[in-house]
Amino acid sequence: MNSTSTHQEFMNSITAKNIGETEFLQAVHEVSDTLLPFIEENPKYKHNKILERITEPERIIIFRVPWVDDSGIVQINRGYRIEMNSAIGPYKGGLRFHPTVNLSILKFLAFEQVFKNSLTTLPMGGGKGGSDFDPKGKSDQEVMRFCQSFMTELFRHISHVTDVPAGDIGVGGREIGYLFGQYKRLKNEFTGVLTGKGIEYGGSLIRPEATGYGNVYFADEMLKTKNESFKDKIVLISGAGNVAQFAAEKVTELGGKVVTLSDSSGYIYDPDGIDSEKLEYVMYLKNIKRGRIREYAEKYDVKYVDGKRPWIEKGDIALPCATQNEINEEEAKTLVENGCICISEGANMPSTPEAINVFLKHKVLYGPGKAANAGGVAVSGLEMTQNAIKMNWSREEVDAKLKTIMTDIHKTCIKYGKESDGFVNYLKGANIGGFVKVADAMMAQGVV
Ligand code: NDP
Ligand code: 2IT
Repeated sequence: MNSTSTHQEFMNSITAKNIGETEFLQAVHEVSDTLLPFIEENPKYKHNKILERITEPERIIIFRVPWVDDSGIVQINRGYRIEMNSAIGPYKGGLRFHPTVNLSILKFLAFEQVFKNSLTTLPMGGGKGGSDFDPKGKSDQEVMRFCQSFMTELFRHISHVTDVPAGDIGVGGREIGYLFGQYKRLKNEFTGVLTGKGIEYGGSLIRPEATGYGNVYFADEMLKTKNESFKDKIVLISGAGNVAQFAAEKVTELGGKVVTLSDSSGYIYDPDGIDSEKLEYVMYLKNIKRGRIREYAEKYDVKYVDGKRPWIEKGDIALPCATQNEINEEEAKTLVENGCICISEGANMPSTPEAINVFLKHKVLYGPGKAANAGGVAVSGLEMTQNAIKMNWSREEVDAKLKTIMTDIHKTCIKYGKESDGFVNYLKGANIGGFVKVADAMMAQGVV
């Protein structure tokens, strides 16, 4: 049987087992498409059914999260934790609080996390969790009561050696603080059970910056292979949250000009560039005022485009840093036609399969999320190490380690992704590079 029909057969069985889980099936399709030829060449993985096992979560926990809002009304949300794979370390991955959260989205994120965490070279398995809770428009007190209720169930399933959650969309420093406080109270122990903690209680310097900075370090490595850099480049960024903010900061530091940011309502276009002073305002607007990106356009008198994404603007480099499936085929074509030479994914699975095909067909530099945004979880891993040795490293030390990790991930992608004509298929490189360590560990540990 050739690998196309093997792939079809594999996807048929996965689809039958995971009915209606669109995003999970999309992620599995993308990974298995590049992995199957490699597995055919390495039959030990086939005989041990590694692909069949790696796509089946080790455990899924789903629970009720009741809480009382500021008007005294009872609210009910659903909580989840997907414990996907623990072959190379405790489950590790973020929590997402967003109204769109469902089983499919969290399973896709947990699946991607397994490969990403392996690529970091640190001992972390893969997991993801969250809730359909919407933090938008909620008071700090409501967010705290929700977090306390969420942790009142989750605490019995996690620990610093079992499963270590962190932030993702809708979960930042505030939420991690409330979650940590409730865990400590319930367990009566002070351990590194979460990462992304405040610096006063066990957090790591550079963790807030890590995903955005790491994405730019990875993009810079890709650019170097073409004798290019960020200097004087026009950069399109989507999102205006944690990842987007620090990607913008690092791009500006390296001499690039960031002209767009967005949120779920629309995007702003600032032809003069979002310099450090304007970025400070974005941080105030999004992290403290919790307002909309539209307000940036009003303050600085620039264009705001409602209901659209920034990919229709002209740019040399695109850094999608908002959410999954935020670049479709048409937008990918527009980017390439407008001269975009590099797409580096700060978000998880921001490009649709059709968009990825456009990037690969035109042989532009395309860094998939599991490689390009691994800096966040990498510094989470460094936070776990600092907690374990009861020491804190300086900004410079953590940043240097982050840079080394991103450079090493880039090397791994080249090792497994370089094709005969010299083109580097980073998607293939990241998928195979992330797979090998997990697969070998699974085989060493027997059928478990
Ligand atoms: P934040 O919550 O800080 O910011 C999310 C941003 O994306 C906001 O601007 C938000 O807009 C926008 N957004 C969210 N959902 C949608 C949507 N459905 N459509 C359009 N825009 C949307 O999250 P992060 O910055 O932490 O996460 C951004 C991406 O990066 C996610 O894909 C996440 O999985 C990924 N990531 C995050 C890491 C981390 O360390 N935080 C690590 C690796 C990857 P609005 O304000 O309107 O909701
Ligand atoms: O998608 C991701 O890698 C994250 N949200 C960060 C996970 C982590 O454990 O730091």
